[in-house]
Amino acid sequence: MLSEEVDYDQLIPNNVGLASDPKLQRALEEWHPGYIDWWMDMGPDGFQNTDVWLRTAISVDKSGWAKFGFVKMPDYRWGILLAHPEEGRVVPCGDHYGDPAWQEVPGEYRSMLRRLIVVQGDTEPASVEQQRLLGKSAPSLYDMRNLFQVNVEEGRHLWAMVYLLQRYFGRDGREEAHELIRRRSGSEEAPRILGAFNEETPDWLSFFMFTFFTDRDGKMQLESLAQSGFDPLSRTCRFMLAEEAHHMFVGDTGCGRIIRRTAEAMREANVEDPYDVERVRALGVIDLPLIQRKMNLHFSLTLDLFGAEESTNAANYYTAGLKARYHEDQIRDDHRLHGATYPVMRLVDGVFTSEEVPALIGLNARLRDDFVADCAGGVRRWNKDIREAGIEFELRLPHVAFNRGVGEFAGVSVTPAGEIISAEAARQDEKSWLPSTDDAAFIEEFMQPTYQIGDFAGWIARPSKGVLGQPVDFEYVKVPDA
Ligand code: BYC
Ligand code: FE
Ligand code: FE
Repeated sequence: MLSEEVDYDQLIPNNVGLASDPKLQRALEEWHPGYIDWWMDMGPDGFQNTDVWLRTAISVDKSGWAKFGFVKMPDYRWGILLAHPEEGRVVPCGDHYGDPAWQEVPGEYRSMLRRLIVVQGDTEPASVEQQRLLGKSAPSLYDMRNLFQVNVEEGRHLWAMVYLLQRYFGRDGREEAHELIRRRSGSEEAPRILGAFNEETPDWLSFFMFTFFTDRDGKMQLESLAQSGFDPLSRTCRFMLAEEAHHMFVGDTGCGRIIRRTAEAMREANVEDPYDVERVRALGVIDLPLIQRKMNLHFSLTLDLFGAEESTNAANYYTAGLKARYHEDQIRDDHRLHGATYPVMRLVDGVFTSEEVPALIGLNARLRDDFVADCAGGVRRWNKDIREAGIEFELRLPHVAFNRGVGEFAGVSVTPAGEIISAEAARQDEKSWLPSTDDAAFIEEFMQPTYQIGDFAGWIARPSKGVLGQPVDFEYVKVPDA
């Protein structure tokens, strides 16, 4: 069999020629039961035996790479799929710029590369763990199906990283693969590696904010790794990005539908004041200030995922040719960055000041800036809906220094508007900037599941269309005894 075709006869569908590598196949088959145990324990709670209308990746061709059908999630075919090789691909940046891309791990960079793959791999199951209770409060079968689709694909992304670890890193790769299903989001004893992946995703507003902001960090990081000089990582990430587009869609349209519904309900009831929270909530919709608070939280948590603004790790990854810039192949410069600078925002004598730093050191800041620009489009569209409903309110991304735990602004008290204040003042006003326990109690009471075919909870607008030509009123999830 050509290794390019996807082999579906095997336990682990793949286009990497697994059948001709018995040792690797055995290693992955040994890992498989532990993965399934993890999925049963930590995957979507309560719906493991339920038929869900899911897409499964069956090819890596741009046209028609997925098939759709009813699947019980534990039976999902999590496969290993790499994008087609690009002929003549070269290392895109750093000291080895222009050399042929590596097909095996360059020995001198082994531990750096393993670290990148492990960090990437760790986020994937973490997000499934964070979202495992959400099926129980789904606003519709359509949304529930999208949640589960995202979940199974994050599971596949874990497989993608585990393949690289097991195929290219021998015994320590196997150990890391095991650790990836041992750590748990929020655990004291074995937490997930990156901060945001130990936070809760307690409700659907958070879920949509998470898929909008945090999955978008995923997109930015995968784009950077898709440019890696280590070709198997590049090909893996390129295919993951095809799936990731749907996660962006879920977050963008999910937030958008909530905001639109609120704006419509306010207009219909002639409620003009967005801060008249009681009246707005009495309409059965979510007030815009609460949406803003959730946005402040998820945006700031996600910014921490870019690491410190100035990072020698980032410089080393780049110089080694392992992780490049966003759209490296479209940037016109020397791709080595010796002597180049990049403007990074710093706090100098209590004032936010843009300072030129060596471009290599500022790579995390640069990717974060690209991320912020990428977020702005969605927010603009949401605000358009608010404006068109005649409501005076504008959602705003908070200042990048707001609520930060990593980097230049960690521990500095800053308002969402970017004013530096005392820690005491920040504590007092926190309730108006970040979701509070009262907000959580309101949402928990408010978000009751809607499992009737074609019904949507009152706080979210219907989508404009269903999934892949199916009507919105389709039984996307066959919820037992609904
Ligand atoms: N929490 O030099 P620094 C996704 C550590 S999301 C805890 O500034 P560096 C997805 C850092 O590891 C994308 N620790 O950082 C989304 C380092 O530790 P060591 C995931 C943190 O290395 C939704 C130390 O602090 N992929 O796919 O330049 C659903 C010094 O840091 C944090 C990747 O992130 C933090 N927030 O950059 C599902 C790509 N930040 O090494 C999935 C791979 C930093 O000194 N990872 N630290 O022990 C990377 O490229 C880099 O590891 C990071 C950090 C960008 C994350
Ligand atoms: Fe992912
Ligand atoms: Fe994702």
